[in-house]
Amino acid sequence: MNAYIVSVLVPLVFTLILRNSKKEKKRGLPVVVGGEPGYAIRNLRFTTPVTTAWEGISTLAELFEQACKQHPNRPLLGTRKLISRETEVSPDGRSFEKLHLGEYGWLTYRKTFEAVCNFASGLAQLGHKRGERAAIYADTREEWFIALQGCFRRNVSVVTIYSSLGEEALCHSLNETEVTTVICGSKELKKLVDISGQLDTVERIICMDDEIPSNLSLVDRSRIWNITSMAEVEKLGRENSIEPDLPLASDIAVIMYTSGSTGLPKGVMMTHANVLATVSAVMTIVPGLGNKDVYLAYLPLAHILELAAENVIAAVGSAIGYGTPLTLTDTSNKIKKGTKGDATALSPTVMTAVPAILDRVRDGVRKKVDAKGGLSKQLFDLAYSRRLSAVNGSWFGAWGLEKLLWNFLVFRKIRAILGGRIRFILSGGAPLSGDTQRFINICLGAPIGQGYGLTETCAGGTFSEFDDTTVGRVGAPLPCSFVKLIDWPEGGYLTTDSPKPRGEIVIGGPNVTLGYFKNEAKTRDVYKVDKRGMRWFYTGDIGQFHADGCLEIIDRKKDIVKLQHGEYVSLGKVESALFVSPYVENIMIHADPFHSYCVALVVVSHPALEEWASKKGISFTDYAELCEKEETVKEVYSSLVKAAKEARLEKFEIPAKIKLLPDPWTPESGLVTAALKLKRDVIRRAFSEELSKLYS
Ligand SMILES: *[C@@H]1O[C@H](CO)[C@@H](O)[C@H](O)[C@H]1NC(C)=O
Ligand SMILES: *[C@@H]1O[C@H](CO)[C@@H](O)[C@H](O)[C@H]1NC(C)=O
Ligand SMILES: *[C@@H]1O[C@H](CO)[C@@H](O)[C@H](O)[C@H]1NC(C)=O
Ligand SMILES: *[C@@H]1O[C@H](CO)[C@@H](O)[C@H](O)[C@H]1NC(C)=O
Ligand SMILES: *[C@@H]1O[C@H](CO)[C@@H](O)[C@H](O)[C@H]1NC(C)=O
Ligand SMILES: CC(=O)N[C@H]1CO[C@H](CO)[C@@H](O)[C@@H]1O
Repeated sequence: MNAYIVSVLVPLVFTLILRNSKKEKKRGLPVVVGGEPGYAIRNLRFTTPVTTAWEGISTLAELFEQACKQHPNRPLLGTRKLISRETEVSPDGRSFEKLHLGEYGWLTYRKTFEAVCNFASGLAQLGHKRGERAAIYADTREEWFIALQGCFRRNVSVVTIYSSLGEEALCHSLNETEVTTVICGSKELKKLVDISGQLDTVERIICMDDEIPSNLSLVDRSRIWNITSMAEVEKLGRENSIEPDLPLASDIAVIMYTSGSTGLPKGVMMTHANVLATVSAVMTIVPGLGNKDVYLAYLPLAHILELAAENVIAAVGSAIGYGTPLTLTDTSNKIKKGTKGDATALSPTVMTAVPAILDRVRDGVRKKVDAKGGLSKQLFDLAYSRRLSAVNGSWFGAWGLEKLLWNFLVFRKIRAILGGRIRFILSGGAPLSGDTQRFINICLGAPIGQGYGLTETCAGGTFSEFDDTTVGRVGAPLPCSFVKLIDWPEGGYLTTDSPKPRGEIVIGGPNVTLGYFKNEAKTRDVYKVDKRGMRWFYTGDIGQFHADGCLEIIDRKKDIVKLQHGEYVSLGKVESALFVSPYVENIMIHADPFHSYCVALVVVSHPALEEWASKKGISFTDYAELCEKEETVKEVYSSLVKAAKEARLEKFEIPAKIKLLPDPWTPESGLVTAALKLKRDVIRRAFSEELSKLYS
């Protein structure tokens, strides 16, 4: 076991040498913000918030044009060719669509710029007038980016809508913004046709797919929409090219409809300056981002994280390859057996991810390792624990010989899942669990930069820098943000708390958006302008600052509920503690002031439950039946109690009764947001009967 000696002794010696020189690096500093209350922190390296990282550039349209001039011959947008669509039938008779996809085909910066200019001219030729808004309603794809940039060149504000948004919300967003042109895919076109009677302002549709289903354009004769394919629009623009109508920094670039967790979605108005501030800040944070990088794009572009990321990538000469969550890896659901997933076809160097996807990667790897068992599992466990203590201890261990060894023996194969070249992962949308962060750090060998921000702050907020190896924190303020905490006495969080100041998180700076579209009351509630004219957004999240200036999210105002006898239950905290139980696929805690105890709705994990049932010799025909059995409930409940005890939850925080649910909560069902956050109100309504039974 020579390798073992090398791997243990060498780093040990160096760790001892380096231990003394290791000290906590400062990343943020307290700052006085004009006599306003609260405890504010700024980024260590920038005294005033950054507005642009590029000299003389003040809008996204200018930024993109500059990049196209600097890198005309480099590839920018890549899409895989569809070779065939096939149907596979599983042993139990269900059929699945599988895709056979080819290599990436690329558009250079020059070609993309031509397409963008042509689209912009074509849009005007179609009759889209100045001051009218356009909506993009589609999955993430090459045409989305071209349409976005095309609209920017005509100073057209773009309304973005998640393709998974429900009918009512879709109607609301298009109507509220009085959109005249909708740019969509053929899949979304079908949904639009269904509600065409309610879309009073829409005059024309641009379909990203060349083949427009022939019966669609004829459908609603009372509203004769002009349905044009994107290719035709570009052709029209090529033949009748007109001068651009460029926006100013203060013009609205995007009105982003967020799939909020309550009520109808709200449109957040973002100026070019807002988005540019975030894009500039991200630039300063991803190490060495440049024209050698390849970015895998698959998250919804209607999410500010993805929108900002793609604009950064397209500003520095890197390439963007498009994929989808269902075709990401060789073993993804929609990939034909034996063919390549998006990541292996592209070999990206940079990716963005939401925690739910990283959790899935982690579980997938763990499952595979466990299934193999024997020597390879032992080797993996050894490698993992060695790397874990190295990452935790000193940076020498992280970069030393030992790392090469383990990479070669163990992690190389895991890295191949994502193409083998990943050097940076940007995670956002929700807090990432420390366990997953470590796992991905180690197995992929890539640092994860974790961001915290909201659509309302244009994703600006905080960002954990790539060399920060701690977990569970979201980093120091972005160069474009001030972040402060203010007292929330009702919840028991004060900025004078020791050892760490705690309170509601408030974000200020050039990244803070203008507010909600046509919703001044709501805007006034959560946006405030201080005496010096700086805008601040009240997030409703509760955080604490560490001594090095990094923020940790510890709670959410709305999710803290007072029980009948006055104890406060933090729903999010309890949920994340109970998530640890293997039987939990998803969970929602319910508490209210009318009862003295809380209850839980538990979406069960099918594999874990099946394993338990087969061990116990319990037979069942479907999961719904299994969830009803008393012994199942007992088993899951005791597992929850165990998790609760491990997390040292108070007695009143442990749900007194639970209901098991067999069906997963998905964005399509409307029970969770696209970022997979619980929509508590919707879930409460959907399961009101179950909940009231739990209290009877
Ligand atoms: C861009 O469009 C907005 C909204 O129609 C308008 O108020 C603004 O003046 C336009 N900007 C320029 C530079 O024309
Ligand atoms: C559309 O919006 C207008 C005002 O902008 C409102 O009067 C009308 O009721 C809305 N229609 C629908 C179907 O929501
Ligand atoms: C269009 O035709 C397809 C099949 O040819 C059919 O499934 C679909 O329902 C039709 N759509 C409408 C709106 O009639
Ligand atoms: C549809 O577009 C054509 C030109 O492409 C135009 O002549 C026609 O008037 C448009 N129809 C409507 C209803 O806007
Ligand atoms: C990592 O280090 C911290 C303190 O530096 C320690 O509390 C923790 O137990 C360590 N974790 C592992 C897995 O070594
Ligand atoms: C639109 C906006 O929020 N503008 C503010 C950006 O931040 C600067 C200070 O850094 C303020 O002066 C602006 O009013």
